[in-house]
Amino acid sequence: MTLSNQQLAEIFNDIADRLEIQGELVFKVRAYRTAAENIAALGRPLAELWAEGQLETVSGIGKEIAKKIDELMRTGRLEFYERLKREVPDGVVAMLRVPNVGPKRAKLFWESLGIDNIEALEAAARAGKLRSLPRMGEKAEQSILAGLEALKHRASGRFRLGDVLPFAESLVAELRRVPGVHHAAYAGSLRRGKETIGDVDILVATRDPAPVMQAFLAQPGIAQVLASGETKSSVRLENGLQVDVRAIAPEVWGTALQYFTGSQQHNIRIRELAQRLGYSLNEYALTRQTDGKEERFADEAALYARLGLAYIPPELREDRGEIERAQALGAGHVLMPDLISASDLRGDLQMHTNWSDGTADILTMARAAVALGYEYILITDHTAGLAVAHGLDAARLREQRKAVDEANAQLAREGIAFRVLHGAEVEVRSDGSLDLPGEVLSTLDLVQISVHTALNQPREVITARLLRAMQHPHVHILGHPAGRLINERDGADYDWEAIFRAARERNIALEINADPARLDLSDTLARRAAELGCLFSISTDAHAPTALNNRIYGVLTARRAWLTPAQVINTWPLERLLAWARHAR
Ligand code: DGT
Ligand code: CA
Ligand code: CA
Ligand code: ZN
Repeated sequence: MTLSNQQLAEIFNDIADRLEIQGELVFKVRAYRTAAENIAALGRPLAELWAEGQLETVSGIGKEIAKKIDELMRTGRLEFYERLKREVPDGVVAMLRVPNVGPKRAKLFWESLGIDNIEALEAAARAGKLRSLPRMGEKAEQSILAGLEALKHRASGRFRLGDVLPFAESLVAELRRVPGVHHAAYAGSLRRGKETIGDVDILVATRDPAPVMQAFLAQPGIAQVLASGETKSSVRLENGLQVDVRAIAPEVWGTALQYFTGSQQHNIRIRELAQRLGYSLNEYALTRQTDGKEERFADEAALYARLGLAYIPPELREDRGEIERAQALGAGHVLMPDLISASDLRGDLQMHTNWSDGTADILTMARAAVALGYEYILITDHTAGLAVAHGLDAARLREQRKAVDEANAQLAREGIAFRVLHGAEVEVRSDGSLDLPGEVLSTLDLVQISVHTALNQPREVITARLLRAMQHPHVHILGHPAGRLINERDGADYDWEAIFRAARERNIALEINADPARLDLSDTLARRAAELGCLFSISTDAHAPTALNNRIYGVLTARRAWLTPAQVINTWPLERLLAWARHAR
């Protein structure tokens, strides 16, 4: 059994963590940490020194620790460590990874509340159970929730689109105001509308980069300046997000924007194409290989055209067939000119009000939708099966119908042409039955079903469950189909082909939930469903009026799925939507 220095260092660090949680004396804990550090930094394998009987020549390794290393080397185990692992659960040690949770707090949460894993810690913090513990308080509880958020980003290394886009929009707007700036835009995965973002790449066209860099570095919220050069600066924000700003000359805006938008896979294909035409391509120019003659592009579309390609919208640049299609179309065209955009949406088909777990009343949600230029909304409060969300039973749903009618009457009195539709987000029970009977569902304008519970059922079980629910005669929309939460939990393990075929057959629209924590269906699943002929809805699942603005994230995801308005039922006029609802079944 040969343990590497790295493995040994990890063991001793783990021992130190567990001892510290147990409240062991500081100097003992420190001895293990020092040993770990010295072993990790050692130039040669500790196993060799052990074989030579020279362990104690390493600084930080005394008699006690040398004995433990010897036991590990000889037997592959350490009885002392095994006992510690039994005494302090792994989940309690894992809590140390949460920023703002140290050994004292981990011990406190474990001993006083029995919290022995990160999920339980989050639940307790959300429920406000940590604040009343000794030496805690509301602020400390908030800092732990913030730490849990930071950990999620760190685990995946990626930020949710919705946590990045608003910040990038305002930064770009700021940089556009700097004197001498011709253009400013975010590029990279953000411009492509990906569901998660590794870092933000901002591009500025100017002949005078200095004031741009100055304005950028003067932004609030910067934790660390990683690099600051004449034409490129990089910072890390307080939330951990890295932001790069590059300044380039206006005449190379087209090549630079194309290059930094990516994706890398797309760019590799584009460069190959250029090479086949006898050119090399980089962020500055297209260069003829024979004589080095350079062509510059102030405009991205001109570059695509020069390579004989139709213009490719950024959301499609993933090397998923867009290059072949753009080649077939040829220069001067646009690939998918009818790709869906936010202005195509006429309404929002999933939202919650204060009848269940939303914050606002029906009329307030309606007015927010009117302000967005919508023609209709569908109210989809939870049904009784989801008790945590104060779901509605049949009687309350009947009452809510009256409230919907009243809201419509009020808007009509004000001369506002708008329609509030009455729906529900009906629970799919774990056996696939719905938690409201057909005669209640038939009173609704549109019925959405969702799975919120037992998402971890095995594939065959959960697929059969959902297929059974989809056979129900009153179902129109399948809400957040996968049930995933980005950076938090994977969705259910459905047989998607079977679900999509059933959706197609039963004429059930699949939701692209625009909540940036969900984006569900995902881009790739939605694209597959579209290939199989499915219809979609793009809805925000708003629990408050401002959340209706999240539609943009749903639209970006739909664009990445190559969807057109015709495939999305909430781009249809109200009459068509209602006719579909009646005749779909
Ligand atoms: P991210 O940040 O992980 O969400 O993804 P991206 O796509 O924003 O990637 P990033 O930030 O590494 O680079 C931005 C773009 O710059 C990328 O989409 C394409 C381009 N790029 C960066 N490095 C390379 C490279 O080595 N080769 C090529 N062809 N393009 C690159
Ligand atoms: Ca990036
Ligand atoms: Ca980058
Ligand atoms: Zn839901």
